[in-house]
Amino acid sequence: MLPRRTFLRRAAAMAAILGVDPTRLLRAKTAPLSAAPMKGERFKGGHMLATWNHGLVSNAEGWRQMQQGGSALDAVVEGTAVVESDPTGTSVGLGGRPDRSGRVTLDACVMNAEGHAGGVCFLEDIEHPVRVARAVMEDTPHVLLAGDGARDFALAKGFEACNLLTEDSRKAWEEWRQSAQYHPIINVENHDTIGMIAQDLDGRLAGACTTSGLAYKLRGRVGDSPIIGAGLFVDDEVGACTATGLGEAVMKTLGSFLVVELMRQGASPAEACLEAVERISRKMPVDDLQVGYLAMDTQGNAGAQSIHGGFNYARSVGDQTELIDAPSLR
Ligand code: SD4
Repeated sequence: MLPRRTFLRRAAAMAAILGVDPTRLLRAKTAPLSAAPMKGERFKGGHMLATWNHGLVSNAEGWRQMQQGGSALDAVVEGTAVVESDPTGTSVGLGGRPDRSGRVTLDACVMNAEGHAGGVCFLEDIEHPVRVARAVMEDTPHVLLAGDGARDFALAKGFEACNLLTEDSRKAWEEWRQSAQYHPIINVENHDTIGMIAQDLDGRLAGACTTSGLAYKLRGRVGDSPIIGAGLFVDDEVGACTATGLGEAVMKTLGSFLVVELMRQGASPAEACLEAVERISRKMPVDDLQVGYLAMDTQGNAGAQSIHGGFNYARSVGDQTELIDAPSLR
């Protein structure tokens, strides 16, 4: 989790981008949720879950989209796109930490209520991989485009090439090169992927996940975030799930798919997320490994679980939002 001072700075910066009063975002942090899910019925009050502190601004933009008639897909794509543009976020889009060769490479995917999906991985020079992922889903017969092919596709679609390596990122990379030690640190800057799942005012589900992946990763490394079933899965009959943390562990257990399948068999979102992290902890050493899952069903219920403490998420029901600390195994 971010130190509070960093969080406040980011909240103010994001509020400026969104053009909202920053104190509104901070008030939103503690606002209680009042909308109760209707048992057995699809929830239609606008429900959003997004990972980490920056989930607050994603949900704020998502709600704005829904208010303007946007779908759950509009909410998650545009909600996460706000975080992609934040240069202070060190693991998403602009300002994302580079791989060990000094290049920022991005992974993202989206999935909609019809079960269609799109993604990009190992993408360079494009500020909004999540929007490119949407274009892959909507404008191609494919699900995943990688590397130069993804970049060429984005440019052909009118996305502009830009430099995503900020001065801060370049300096951090130069510093890292002194030791060139590779050791992911739990909850510290290389674990701030934005995953967002939503149910819109018509009760339809969608999800998006976008990241620059692990800082100083091997060139060519792709994590769970663009992989349907790993970093994200949506089944409009059942629910949706997104993941954050060490992608290798999520991919080995196909975590988001697992969570949705467990919900299909009757588990609540919280129970399903718990089983998915326990599955990881039964299979591999988790002392240095963080994974967090975030899930919702179709009836307005939400749940989350992480291996280690420190994972939090923003939950919005209608215009009310709160920042919640996920329960952890340890
Ligand atoms: C990855 N899952 O590339 C991503 C990293 C992450 O919060 O989630 N960070 O492995």
